[in-house]
Amino acid sequence: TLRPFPNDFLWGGSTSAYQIEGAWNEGGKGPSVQDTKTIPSDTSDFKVAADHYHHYKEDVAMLAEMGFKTYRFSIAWTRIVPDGDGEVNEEGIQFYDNLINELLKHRIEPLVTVYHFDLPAALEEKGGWSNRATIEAFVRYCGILFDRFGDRVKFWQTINEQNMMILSAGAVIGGGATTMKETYQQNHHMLLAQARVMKECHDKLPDAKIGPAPNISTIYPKTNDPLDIQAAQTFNAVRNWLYLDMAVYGRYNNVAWAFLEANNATPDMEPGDEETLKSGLADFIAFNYYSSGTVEYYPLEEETDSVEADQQKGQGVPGFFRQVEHGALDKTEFGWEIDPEGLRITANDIYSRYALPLVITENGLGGRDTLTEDGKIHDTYRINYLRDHIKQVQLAITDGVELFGYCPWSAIDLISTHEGFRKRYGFVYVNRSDFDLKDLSRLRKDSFYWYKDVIASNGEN
Ligand code: BGP
Repeated sequence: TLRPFPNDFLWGGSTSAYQIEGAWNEGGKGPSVQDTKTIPSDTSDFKVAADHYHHYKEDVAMLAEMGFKTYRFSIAWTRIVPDGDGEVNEEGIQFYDNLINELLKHRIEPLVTVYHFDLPAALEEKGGWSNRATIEAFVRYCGILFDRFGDRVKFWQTINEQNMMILSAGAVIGGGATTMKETYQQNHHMLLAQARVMKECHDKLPDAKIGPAPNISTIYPKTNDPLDIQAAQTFNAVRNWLYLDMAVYGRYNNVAWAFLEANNATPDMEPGDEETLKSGLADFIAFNYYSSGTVEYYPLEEETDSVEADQQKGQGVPGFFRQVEHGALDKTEFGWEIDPEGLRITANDIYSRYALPLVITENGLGGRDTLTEDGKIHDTYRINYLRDHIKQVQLAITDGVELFGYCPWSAIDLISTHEGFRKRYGFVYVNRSDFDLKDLSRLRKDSFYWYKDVIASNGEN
């Protein structure tokens, strides 16, 4: 029999500052790498996004109408410290003060990500995460957040999907690393920064909880050939356990470290780094799940000239692994495999290793969504995806996993990291397209009413 969802289960939804706020240069905000990076010519830039900066009251009211218990959002570093390490921008503080107060007015628990792909451009220009000074700037920025919002924010996440930033080698960090060694040197600095910030949070806010927010998916072997199984074990370590062993135990996972050694990519450490990594550890684990992954062994003799490209995309490393199609899973219209059972498998993999409370901070289906003549959006495909994944969440809870919240991506439509405004994830439709801002009005999709009922019935309906 299925165990019921806990009474205090945090049903919610998720967004990120750079994908939802717009007002990219308003309110004293400085440019981030998302404002300075080259945008594909066929997708929208992030200057207006969903214009949440001006619509936040209306948006929070819609989240409250669905019955949200929590809302996972990120604070833009460059609204708080426009150049990354200089003056504090009081207008930026004011915006998040207003947002947090609006959430609390509706009794919605803020679940705050301090850094979601939007490194200040000014820091990028000074070497970004290759520069150890960025660690200090990050610790200072987070200290300001704890000082100014710590009285109302109880749940903090450090870095959104650091593992995806590293595996895409700079695609979202901005400072595209050119070698695996440089990529994992940047990663080491981010891990040091995370540990320092978790320690700072524990020192300043003893009642708050803080943890990482990686994208975790259990990786399957393509066949039961031991070489494929070893390839999956290695990629699971490099993609997943490197980040969670660090956040929970403050050390590098041995299989991941061996992989870095074999590729001459172990980071240079300074005296004290190992102690620093152990100085701030996670109270909980937030993770994002969209689908499982599948790898096979990548024979050295098949090494192609695209090795650099393979490595840069985290898609494959000769002699170790390369990502392949699962072959039996359905896909979204944007080609992402759909694997609801993989969510239960992943939750159990995490919980059986680390035994910390878990919260799912992203899970969703990106679709083109059609606005009908009478202003409806029949996103049945999204309802089906979410219903199937919520079922697996309940199975994981029945397996004994301490899952305390579920925040689908995305609470309202916003700009996709890779596909502009045409790839929508929200329960709320935002009336604009990539190049036509229309009226930015908000409309309730079918999934809005469905999710409202899921929450009202605490997952029974
Ligand atoms: C995750 C990011 C989110 C969001 C999501 C969907 O990796 O944390 O910011 O972008 O992916 O991806 P996309 O927008 O490319 O469909």
